[in-house]
Amino acid sequence: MKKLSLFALTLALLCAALPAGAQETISVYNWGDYIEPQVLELFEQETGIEVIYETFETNEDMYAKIAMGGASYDVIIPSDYMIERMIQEGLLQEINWDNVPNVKNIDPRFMNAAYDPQSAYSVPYTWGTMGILYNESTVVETPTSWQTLMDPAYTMDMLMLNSPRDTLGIALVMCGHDLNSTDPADLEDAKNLLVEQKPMVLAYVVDEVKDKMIAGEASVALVWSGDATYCMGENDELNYVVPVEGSNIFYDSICIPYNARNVSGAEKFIDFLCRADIAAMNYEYVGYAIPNTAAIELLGAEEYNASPVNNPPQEVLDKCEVFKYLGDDTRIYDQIWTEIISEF
Ligand code: N2P
Repeated sequence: MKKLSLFALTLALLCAALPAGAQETISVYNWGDYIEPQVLELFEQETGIEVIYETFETNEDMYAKIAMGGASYDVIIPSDYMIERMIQEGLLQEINWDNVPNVKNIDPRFMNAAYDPQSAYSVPYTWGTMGILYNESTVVETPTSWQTLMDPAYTMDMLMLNSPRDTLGIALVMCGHDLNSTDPADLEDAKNLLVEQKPMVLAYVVDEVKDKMIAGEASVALVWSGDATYCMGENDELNYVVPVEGSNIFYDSICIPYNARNVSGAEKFIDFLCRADIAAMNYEYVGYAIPNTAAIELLGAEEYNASPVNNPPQEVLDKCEVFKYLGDDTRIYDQIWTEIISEF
């Protein structure tokens, strides 16, 4: 009896691992509104691999799910500082570049970045800045400074990002501090500023910011540049500025988690995303700046570069800083954020 059940168990486990004639799948965990749905369909048609697709709203949500070990994904797309953290914590695996030939399409300026110095774990997907999306027809004056987000003229007429690192980072800049500061006094300033701002905030949102701004529900919003591009395409009255005090520049890159089940499927998918035609199609839908030189050529470099949102002038870029992973000090950020958001 014991032998038989052991045999049955082994068989069941084998079947679970390699179901006869079963569909090959990959599971992908990405930000909301961050892929052209047709790209997923085309991948499935071309490879026969089914994509199980899930979304997250912030790096922190994604991290929590993976670090808990409860979920296994084959492909994820974190930002710079989170990639740095996940490499340190052993949560990512190295990519076998032999299986991702289309990486040749990625502009070398985006490779070997500080968050992944050997380009061992990540393939650049998109990049952007943070700034203010504003409605030209309802703002009292054209915003140039982050102080706009403290202006009582926009009471219940402004939207903030429900994302701890982004919002606290900008609050630090607004207080004149470094956006990577871990000095408790600086963070206290940032917290106080956000507490003071809170009664003016209509809502803390992430993906919903787009529909709300397009519908004219608020005059100003803290947004990521790609979402600004998307909104400006839908509503002519919207415009975007990276405030003079400087901002965050981010790089979102494709990675394979340590516990991926289908690494070869993941590599095929990553290679597909790096293909010029696919990256170009994806850009047109998603709106975020891309590091893919071949795709930009396909789109028409002149037209692509004409967008000051996705191709900011050098003096703007010079004032932007990447978030760094802050180690244990991340906990102070999380604590402050919980206090701010829970009282809302
Ligand atoms: C897209 C989210 C963009 C991520 N909805 C910004 N790092």
